[in-house]
Amino acid sequence: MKVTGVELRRVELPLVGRFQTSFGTETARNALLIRVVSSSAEGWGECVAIDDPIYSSEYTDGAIDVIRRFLVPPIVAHDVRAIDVAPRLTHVKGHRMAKAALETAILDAELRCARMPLADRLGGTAATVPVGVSVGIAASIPELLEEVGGHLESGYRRIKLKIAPGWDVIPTRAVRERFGDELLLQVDANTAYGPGDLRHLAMLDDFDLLLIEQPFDEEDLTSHIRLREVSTTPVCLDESIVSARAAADAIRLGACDIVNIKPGRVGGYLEAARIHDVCVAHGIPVWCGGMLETGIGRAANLALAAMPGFTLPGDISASERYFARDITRPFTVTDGRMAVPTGPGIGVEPLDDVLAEFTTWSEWIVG
Ligand code: OSB
Ligand code: MG
Repeated sequence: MKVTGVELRRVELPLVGRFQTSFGTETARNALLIRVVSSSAEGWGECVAIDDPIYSSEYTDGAIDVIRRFLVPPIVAHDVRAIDVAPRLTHVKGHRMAKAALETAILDAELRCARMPLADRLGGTAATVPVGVSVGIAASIPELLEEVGGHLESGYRRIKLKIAPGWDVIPTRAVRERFGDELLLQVDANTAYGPGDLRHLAMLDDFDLLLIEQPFDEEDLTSHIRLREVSTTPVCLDESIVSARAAADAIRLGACDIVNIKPGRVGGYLEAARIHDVCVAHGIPVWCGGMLETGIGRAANLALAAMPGFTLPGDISASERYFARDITRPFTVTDGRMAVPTGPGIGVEPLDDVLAEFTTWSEWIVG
């Protein structure tokens, strides 16, 4: 497929509620969308980078710069398949979120030509997948309980609580006591703790959690290994898992029981599927993480989560959990499950009127 042009587009979608984590507070999602155009088809991808380099080193303006200057030139006006995109870009270090967005758009275009859904391309077999909600740090325990209660009423069965020093044992206990033992409950620290916190984190063992996600720095596998020695709560890695090689190393070193796979963080859906395969081969359960994606990114995440190793509920929630209006047709949740898109490619496209309303900037790059 010969890509003739690439469009970058920033959309600003207000969040229905503020989302606070150990690294910052978001009130709107400034998403970066990428559209590739070829003579035979168009394809869409979403870059999951956020405004500031506070989840990982990537950030939206940086992604735009690297896509424009370094990623598009080796691709545009050449005959490339999606499988060729990552090998053609290995000379550019890092920038996996930017690479993932470009590869996804090309994969989407290619699959639309072949009339094949992304789930089929990745080896996904499930028609629906279990999903949960990631709940931000709240202003108070009563507000947290009210928010969690609302999500359970919406049909979710799994809740993830964002934690940070000063907001961990007490809110987790409050949610467990209020909603009972059947609730699937997990926590995510986004690297907020240090090696001195091992004993404190082991106090979370009282709450029968599915997992604790990335308590320590992304480069600190040692503390994750130590936590597994002193705690019974399964340890899951998010930020540390940037590739299939990183996943294989973390598993071999004994740094995790479970892996969160985020396609953006690892350079795209093809690498994400490889991580799935590595984890399945080692008996490590995986689940699909999220980055407050619009419907474009979420559709593709559902396709990935249809792979058989995704045995834990993903951070993939209904459109209404994030936005008053999504840029695609709205995604919905029934009994804690979401349907995997069945159309060709990622299976959805932006609605023209919503796209026009929320676009704050766009740029064409031609070969
Ligand atoms: O660590 O999983 C994370 C959102 C932004 C950045 C990092 C994370 C998250 C979430 C949101 O937890 C999950 C979702 O998209 O619903
Ligand atoms: Mg996380």
